[in-house]
Amino acid sequence: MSKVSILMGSKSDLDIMKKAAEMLTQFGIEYDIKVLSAHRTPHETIAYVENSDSDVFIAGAGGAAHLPGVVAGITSKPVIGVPVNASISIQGIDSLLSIVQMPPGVPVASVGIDAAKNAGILAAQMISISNSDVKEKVVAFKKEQHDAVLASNDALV
Ligand code: RP5
Repeated sequence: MSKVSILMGSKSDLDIMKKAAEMLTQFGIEYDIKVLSAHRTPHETIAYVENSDSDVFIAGAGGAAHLPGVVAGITSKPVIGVPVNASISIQGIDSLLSIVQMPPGVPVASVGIDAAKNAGILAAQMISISNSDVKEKVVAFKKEQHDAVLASNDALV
């Protein structure tokens, strides 16, 4: 069974990060959700990632947002970073740059600032490559958006 880990640097990130969980639920994907900090609990973060059987990691953090990069340094599985516009953050720009500017050889796929919903969708798309049930749900989700955009034209005039 495919699984995703949703990690966040602080409980204060939960309001944003739960949007990733909502998408995974919608796609029928099992997930584990945890607060683990690259700075405050580095040893526990390493232990968790090393022992995890998840296929994809989503990691969100704000400010000096090192959690996604640290996770990517530990695992060979894909890591999706969510830059959080936290109270300490400079409008999320610091979080975004901390996550995006990874050294060559250690990629993190970043979504936009506070865009945890997209992180959930991207994780589902990764899993859908080898999971036909999830693929069906992702295709249906894309079609819903497509149909909604076209239907919005009917209400223009
Ligand atoms: C980051 O610092 C966390 O991911 C959070 O976004 C930010 C602030 O953390 P708290 O002080 O709210 O725990 O590491």
